[in-house]
Amino acid sequence: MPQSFKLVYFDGRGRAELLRLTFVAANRKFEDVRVDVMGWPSLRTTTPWGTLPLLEVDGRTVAQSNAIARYLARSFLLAGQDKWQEVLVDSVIEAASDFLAKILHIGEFKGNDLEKADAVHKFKEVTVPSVLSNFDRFISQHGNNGFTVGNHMTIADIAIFSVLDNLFHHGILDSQSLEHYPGVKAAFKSVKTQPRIAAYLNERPNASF
Ligand SMILES: N[C@@H](CCC(=O)N[C@@H](CS)C(=O)NCC(=O)O)C(=O)O
Repeated sequence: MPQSFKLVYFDGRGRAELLRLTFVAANRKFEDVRVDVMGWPSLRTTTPWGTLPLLEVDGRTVAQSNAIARYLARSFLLAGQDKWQEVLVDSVIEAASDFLAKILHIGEFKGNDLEKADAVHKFKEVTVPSVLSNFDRFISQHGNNGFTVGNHMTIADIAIFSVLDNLFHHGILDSQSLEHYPGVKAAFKSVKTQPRIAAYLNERPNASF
């Protein structure tokens, strides 16, 4: 088992928060390095793909958030209990990542105020309900007892939690938003109330993205 983990990202949640939450859920220590955007251009050329997040494991480096997510899940026994569960869990990582890409796109939207308001409205009224329905149907088919795949917590639960947590943080979801999605609501709660995660959520840095 690797001894030391260093996670490098910007000072935000974005594509790194799923990874941070996974370390926390698994009770594994990691160094949470947050790069200043001013220092990014010089660091960029030293990274594997010119992007963050990246993970250093005992001095070796890997980047691409979904690959890192799978690596952590397999390392910490959060990847599913057989090959079929593993591919289902992977599919949720990808679906949550596709959804996060849309959220980040809205955050970086380049347009005038009216165009931005229209994009946010469509995202809230069309994209979000459609993704929540897909997650909920998936959970009703593959999950149990408040978990997304099988009977135990996997990184699939954490991936769904992380992306929805981002939407709560930005006021796109509110306390009633999950009422029509009982599977999603239960999986969200399973992660949020896991004692280590609950403690982390209380003390993590505030974030703009
Ligand atoms: N597919 C990559 C995308 C990574 C990515 O686009 N990261 C952004 C931050 S969320 C980044 O590094 N932006 C800085 C840049 O492209 O120069 C992953 O999932 O890790």
